[in-house]
Amino acid sequence: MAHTFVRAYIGLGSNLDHPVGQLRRAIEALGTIPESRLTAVSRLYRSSPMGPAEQPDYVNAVAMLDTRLEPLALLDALQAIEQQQGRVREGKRWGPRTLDLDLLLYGIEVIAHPRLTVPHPGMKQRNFVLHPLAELAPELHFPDGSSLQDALRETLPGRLEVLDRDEDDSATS
Ligand code: 5RY
Ligand code: CA
Ligand code: CA
Repeated sequence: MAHTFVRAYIGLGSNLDHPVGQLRRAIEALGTIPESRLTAVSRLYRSSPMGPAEQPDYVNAVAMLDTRLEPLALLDALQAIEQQQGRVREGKRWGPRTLDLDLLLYGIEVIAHPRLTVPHPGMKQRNFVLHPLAELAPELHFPDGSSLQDALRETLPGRLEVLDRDEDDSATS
């Protein structure tokens, strides 16, 4: 029996080597993942770094992907895109990176696997995840039944601004 598509949400982030270009390239690549349809992408946001502060601002976005891939197969595809875009694992945790693709949500599934935790831990506190997600799915509820709108009221503080569609990497004020 042909199973149906699951709606997954992917978080995108970059703060190295022309972040806007990195996200544009990643969005193109997401559109080529097998067994999947890229159904929506949020606007791009510039955000202050959370966690370790001594690193450049990030550019973040969220994509909606309807997929027939199993979660770990989707994770493999996301990690392959990170590798294509020069992601290198530095020793330091939460350091700057050319591209970070996080599997935020996979339908209403809860996944606890050594390689993959879904919903993505921490996503409910991160303004740079919840605001772009709310563009795509304002009525969304998490697998635990809590609402995105409630989570939006309790995000951690941090600068977040929408980037103009045509704003390039060098146009930082
Ligand atoms: C907190 C700690 C670690 C939040 C906290 C991380 C991004 C975090 C980032 C990103 C922005 C990281 C994970 N409290 N900041 N920090 N965007 N990733 N703005 O994608 F997110 S490291
Ligand atoms: Ca990640
Ligand atoms: Ca991340």
